[in-house]
Amino acid sequence: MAKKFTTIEEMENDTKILKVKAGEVGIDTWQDRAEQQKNHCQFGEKGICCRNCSMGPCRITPKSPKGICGATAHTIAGRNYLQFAAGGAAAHSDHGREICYTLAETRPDGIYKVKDEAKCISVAKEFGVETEGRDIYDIAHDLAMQGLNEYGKPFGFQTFINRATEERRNKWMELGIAPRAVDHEVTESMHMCHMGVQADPKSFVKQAMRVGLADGWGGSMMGTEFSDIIFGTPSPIETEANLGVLSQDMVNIVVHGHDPSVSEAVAVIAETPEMVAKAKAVGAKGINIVGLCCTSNEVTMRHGIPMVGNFLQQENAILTGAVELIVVDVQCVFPAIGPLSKCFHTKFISTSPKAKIPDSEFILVEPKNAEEAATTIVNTAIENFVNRDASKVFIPEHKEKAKVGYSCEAIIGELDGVTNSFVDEPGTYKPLIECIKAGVLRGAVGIVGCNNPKVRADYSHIGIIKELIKNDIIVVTTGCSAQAAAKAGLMDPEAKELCGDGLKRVCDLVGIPPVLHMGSCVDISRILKLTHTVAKEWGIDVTQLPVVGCAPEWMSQKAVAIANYVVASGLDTYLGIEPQVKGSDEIMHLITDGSREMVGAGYIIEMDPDKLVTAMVDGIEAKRTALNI
Ligand code: XCC
Ligand code: SF4
Repeated sequence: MAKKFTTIEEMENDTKILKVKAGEVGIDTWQDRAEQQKNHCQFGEKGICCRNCSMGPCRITPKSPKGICGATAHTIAGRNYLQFAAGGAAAHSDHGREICYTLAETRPDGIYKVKDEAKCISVAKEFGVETEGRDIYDIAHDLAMQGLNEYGKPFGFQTFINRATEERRNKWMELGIAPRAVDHEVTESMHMCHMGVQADPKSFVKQAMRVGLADGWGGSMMGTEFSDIIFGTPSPIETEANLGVLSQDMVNIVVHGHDPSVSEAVAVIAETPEMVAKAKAVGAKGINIVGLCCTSNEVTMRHGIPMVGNFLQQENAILTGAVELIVVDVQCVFPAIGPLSKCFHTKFISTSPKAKIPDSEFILVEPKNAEEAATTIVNTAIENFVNRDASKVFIPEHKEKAKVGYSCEAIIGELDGVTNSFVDEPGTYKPLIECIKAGVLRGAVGIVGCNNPKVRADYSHIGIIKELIKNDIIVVTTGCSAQAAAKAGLMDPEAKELCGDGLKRVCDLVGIPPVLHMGSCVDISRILKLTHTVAKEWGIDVTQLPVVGCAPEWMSQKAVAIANYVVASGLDTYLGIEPQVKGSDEIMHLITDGSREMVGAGYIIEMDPDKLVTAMVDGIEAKRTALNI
């Protein structure tokens, strides 16, 4: 019998039921707040409000075309755009920095170990760390120091740009956008945006790319690679997704945020026989860890921990009334979780001094005390199980199977398994390249990013992915997009039934789903590595690949940092939400056709998901035609 996939309408119906519950307990949710905020300030929307000094705020109108200092709409919009990108790069990269500190604290008998020794050695070599005959922990600790140095080194560029194609590196040097130290790029961006400094629109757009590149090939890439070293490089593993992964009779703990140092520690402690016994002693069948947002992606990729949902589902998870405890680290955590958790028995724990949230209990988690802190957190959840009020519990039944864990290493591993069917070059992407050349696969799209109440939640992600796979375009995905796909069953190998004949054949032969989960948002660095390696093995420029990026429902500053590095890395990026620069035709030009002139790629912006996916398919076919394939 053919598989029945969870539909977007079924998911929306679950949300509707939970929304009614929110009304019953007297709490607002994002739907209410979005309604209250819906007449957004037009100056903000268009990017032409400046409050960078106290002579203002200044707003651009036909009657007042310049700020008090004389800044035009183009300067103001460019400045706001760069600040947005710098904020995103700072967040991702600071997460990467925390991972460096975790790496520095790895110990053979500690909660944080060196799990992937081979990767530790190969990355150490890239950073010039001596590896011959040395203890793996000495290597790891030196590598951590080298990583931290990438944030503040006075000279030179990000070490990982050596992984990019020569053509890209030359292009970045020529344009003056090769990324230097991460903190240097963030600070310089903020300096440029200060009152009375940079005023040239093109320079803002170029610096946005530069700070983005420092994120993608710097902070984020270190976040990914060092996390793999500590927690293991992901390999294919089965899991489940959507609210139905919450358990009626187990202690439910939700991990939310981004830094896997916290979620990994909680997961490890919760698995200990001692904790499981404690949970049974209070009448639960065990402990059920589930995840929200990117930290969920981290632990699902490595342990198969189920994904309870993505960004706009965070309140839904609590509204089930079945969550004993939610523990968060940094980023994408609604402050709304505070008052919401108070309406239920749910304990809300924040763990980072960077993200203390009203109505949460703060328990500091850092590498040195992680084991102890995680023990306290898991104990708190277990003790809270008896306080669950059965009359307030509603767990929607929908959930889908998903096969996740497709790091670059895992993808190559899967391709190696079938090399004889295509081309016998193990350890490479050659079979994939041959499939694309032959037209069995038309190309690939990386779909990433958030949800945004400006569009129907998950609708664009799911609709676009379905259309792409129908057109024999393989999809790689990260972040909240990955969770949207998983909730819709698109990461179940059975989803091959929704594909065109070519992609279906590839899925059958290789044994993969048509949508590959590559991790969290910092793991978009995996997509950079993948595309640049493919370009090298193919012998063409990245800009020529029939591969594009897409963020159909993005909302965060991090997404703009990502979009900047994806474009500067040579891949056209399709956006389903407009960047807030519409008040300046010059900036709008610079991030679309203008950046195509500079770096050979740019944004395509289209709010209608049907038109967006059509544009993507056409874009991929045009790249094929140009390659004569
Ligand atoms: Fe946040 Fe990373 Fe966006 Fe999801 S996709 S809403 S940034 S959790 Ni990164
Ligand atoms: Fe106004 Fe210029 Fe100050 Fe901005 S920097 S608030 S445009 S005076």
